[in-house]
Amino acid sequence: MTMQNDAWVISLVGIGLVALLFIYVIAQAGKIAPDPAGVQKKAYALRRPLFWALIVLGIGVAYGTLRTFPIPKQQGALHPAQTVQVIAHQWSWEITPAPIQAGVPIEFDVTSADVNHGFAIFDAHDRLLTQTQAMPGYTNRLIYTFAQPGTYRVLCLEYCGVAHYGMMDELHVVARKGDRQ
Ligand SMILES: [Cu+2]
Repeated sequence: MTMQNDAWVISLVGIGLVALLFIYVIAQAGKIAPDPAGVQKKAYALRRPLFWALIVLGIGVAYGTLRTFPIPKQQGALHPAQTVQVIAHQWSWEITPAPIQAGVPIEFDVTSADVNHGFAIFDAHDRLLTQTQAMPGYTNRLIYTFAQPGTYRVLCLEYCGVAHYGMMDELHVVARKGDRQ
């Protein structure tokens, strides 16, 4: 016998043993195991309270880890202290007016003159603060309150053509009149 034949026979025996094991397990699956001490009965009796304990625990964990929604309500009456018009172009931002006040809600009315863009505001550490789509024929209203005065970066988050990478601008946020610098 060649080595291939040996391997074939060994494989067949192995497959046969695994198949027998499966048949044994399937044959045993329907039988009820002897339970002289009533252990199984006790375990079954615990199922219902354990199930409800898990439900209560799940609700508790979900409720306990809830956080307030990170952005203010965008529907209904908006009472922004200042409204800023944002029109996206390939490949620049038209933002009026400047400067913007810190510490009060600012409404950005964001639209596009050509294709879809993504209006995104980043802080000095390049952390994304807020963003919305700039879409032709539609105005997205975005409310944001700047905690600190400073210079913020505006980048486009939607690929909009060959010069998309250069579609940057700045927002100059100043302290509100009456606020100490
Ligand atoms: Cu863009």
